[in-house]
Amino acid sequence: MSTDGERPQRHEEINAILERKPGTRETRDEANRYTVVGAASRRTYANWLTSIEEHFVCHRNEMPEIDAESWSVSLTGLDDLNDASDLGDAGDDAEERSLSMHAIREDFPTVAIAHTMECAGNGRGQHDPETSSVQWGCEAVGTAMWTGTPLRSILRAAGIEAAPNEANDRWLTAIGGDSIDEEVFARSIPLSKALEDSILAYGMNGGPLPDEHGYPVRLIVPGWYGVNNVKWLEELQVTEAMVTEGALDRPGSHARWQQADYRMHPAGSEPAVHETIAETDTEAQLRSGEVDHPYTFDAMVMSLIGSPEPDERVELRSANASIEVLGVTWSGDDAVEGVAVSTDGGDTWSDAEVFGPDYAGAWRLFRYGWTPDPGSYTLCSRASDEEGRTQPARISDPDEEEWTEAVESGTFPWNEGGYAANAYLPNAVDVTVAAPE
Ligand SMILES: Nc1nc2c(c(=O)[nH]1)N[C@H]1C(S)=C(S)[C@@H](COP(=O)(O)O)O[C@H]1N2
Ligand SMILES: [Mo]
Repeated sequence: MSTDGERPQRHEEINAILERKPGTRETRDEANRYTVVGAASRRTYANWLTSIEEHFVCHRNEMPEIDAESWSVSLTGLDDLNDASDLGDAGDDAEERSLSMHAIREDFPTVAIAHTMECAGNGRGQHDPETSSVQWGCEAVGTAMWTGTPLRSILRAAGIEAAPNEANDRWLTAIGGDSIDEEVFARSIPLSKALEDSILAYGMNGGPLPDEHGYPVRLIVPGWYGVNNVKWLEELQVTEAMVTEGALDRPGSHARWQQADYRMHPAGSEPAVHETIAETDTEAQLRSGEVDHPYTFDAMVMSLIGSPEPDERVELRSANASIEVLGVTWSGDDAVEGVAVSTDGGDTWSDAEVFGPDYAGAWRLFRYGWTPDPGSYTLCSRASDEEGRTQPARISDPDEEEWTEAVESGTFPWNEGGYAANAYLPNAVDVTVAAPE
């Protein structure tokens, strides 16, 4: 099996996507494995809503052939749960708990939620030494409105009423309809998060879900890294543990996305497989050391300036004119507390105003009124969240600092997969301010 191999058709797929999405561009993929396009312009981060044209795309396997008429999502793992179920069309047959697209759309409430999708590998290209895989700068993040059915409604109809629980002794494993060499794409989230606010989405920004974003239906897990948001959803399985090798009744490998890839660890270490972990907040796993090598679940605290753009020459309108520094800020499913802006590369900071739409799991806007003299400046933004966490200045150099040293000093630890990077210096924006004509 060559699951680490190149995927030749990916270039055709990328070119087709670029034609439909003129606001994106291809990103360098060291391994030639992924279908990846990212936001082409930093200006994307000066708007709250990311258009489909500018929204990044990331997947590994071949997109499945879709017939929405016959597509269904099967609900499995319910055997030892409540027998009483009311799943619309197929609800009475315990063997066939399968949801047609019609049932998903018509038999349950419809909601629209905002979600900031950030690839866990966003910022990977800022790691030095370089890591393998897709060399994202900061272009793999976007916020869309997703329309669909609350998972809570579907799970309740299947008899699953479990209150959110602290111990995470129940999980929901989502499996995509894409595969390569029989390897499926499977990810597990705690059942509590599924019941809290996750949805099965079939619409994006008011229109149908585009093919490359998971048509006809995908999982949306508000505020959690992209990888948790399984596209082309085919099966949902209620389990007592996160997916492990051999746990699914499927051929091929199926636990790498959960247990091996998408976990933060130093070079050369192999993360231990866990059936469950009590702490899913990504940063809490990292800083407490409670989980040996953190799983990338909710997104870390982050901000990006969208305007002015890198290398922009801003002309002052008059001697004391102010320039608006505008950007976006998020912290997974935690709330952002505040954003500070520096115009001298991080030496001094001023508070920005956080404003605009406020949805759990989606970014917010920030702005700062700046009245500079003509000259050259390096702008950075640094967000803090309600848990008191702040973006670190830089990514550690693994040759200089041990993993634990970096973690304990609050530096972002260089990690082998290049996941969850949220340092602010690599995203700094150099601008020139020119005197009025
Ligand atoms: N079935 C399936 N779902 C998937 C993936 C995949 O390869 N297969 N990639 C994941 C990753 S790594 C990311 S970052 C997001 C990207 O979602 P988008 O392409 O809609 O932006 O999809 C996730 N869902
Ligand atoms: Mo990703």
